[in-house]
Amino acid sequence: MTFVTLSPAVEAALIDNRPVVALESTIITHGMPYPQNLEMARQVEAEIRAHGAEPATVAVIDGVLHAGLTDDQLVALAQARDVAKLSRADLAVAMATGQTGATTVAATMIAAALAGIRVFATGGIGGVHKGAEQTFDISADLQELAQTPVTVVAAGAKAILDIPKTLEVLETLGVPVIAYGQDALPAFWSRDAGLKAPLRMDDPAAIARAHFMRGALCLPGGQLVANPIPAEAEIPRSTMEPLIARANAEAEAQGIAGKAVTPFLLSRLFELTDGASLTANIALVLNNARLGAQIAREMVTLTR
Ligand code: PSU
Ligand code: MN
Repeated sequence: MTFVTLSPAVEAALIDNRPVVALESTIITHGMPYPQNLEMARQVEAEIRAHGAEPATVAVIDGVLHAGLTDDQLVALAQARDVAKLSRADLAVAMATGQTGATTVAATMIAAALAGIRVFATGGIGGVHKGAEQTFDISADLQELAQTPVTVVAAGAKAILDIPKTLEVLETLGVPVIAYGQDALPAFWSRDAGLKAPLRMDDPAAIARAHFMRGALCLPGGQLVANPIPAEAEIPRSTMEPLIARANAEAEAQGIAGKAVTPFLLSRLFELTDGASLTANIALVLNNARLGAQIAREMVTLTR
């Protein structure tokens, strides 16, 4: 018995060993405003199909964990207000009680692994928040990368996080952090976090081989591929840093905590950049979808 309900297209692709790329839904419900969130969700799915893979957007709808949504389901999620944000801790409760909720990186990885989907593309992962030495706010996404065998393509850790601490935790957890095509660690809206990435790979086929090599070595967990935002869509770090500092200070002053922190910061930065942060966010997600599709195609080749 499987606890993930596959769309007919996702099921057919998996049965035929064709490439599939998982997508999360928290980016739709909590990461971007309507209607840009819906446009982004549709565009990302189209981009994955255009690059030879089948998209599998993950969400819990009326207690059912889905991989592969209909357009009506995407519309409903994009318009929904007060939808639950489901991470590892929340998934089973939401399913047992018939809730509807969007899956974070952690919960999407869980669903992907259950379904047999090896690659997942998104914008940014959760990480260690600034001030974590006081708040202990460390995303469950990091633990998930350490235990669930999915290769996650993201644009690096978001600059709203404490990036050096996030890297330290990932190292402790044994998660490979791989910059794609450059030495520098990308920082979401900017191509360079000002830090060297622990690992670098330039070839989707090699990333696919490394994924299977981890399994062969009996190492649990996945890989984080940090794909830099396209140069033409980048917002310089020097532009973002003061705005991030301001948004973080506001979050602290308003007592924003826990799950609400990331959505608060993203929506404040949207306002503080007059929407430019959102335009960049959409460009980097599309870029990650393309690389995710390439890696998924290479993985399928290796298993034929
Ligand atoms: N980064 C974004 N947009 C998002 C998120 C991250 O640019 O919407 C979401 C992802 O779903 C990620 C989650 O898994 O935020 C992390 O939340 P937390 O820090 O509460 O674990
Ligand atoms: Mn958190």
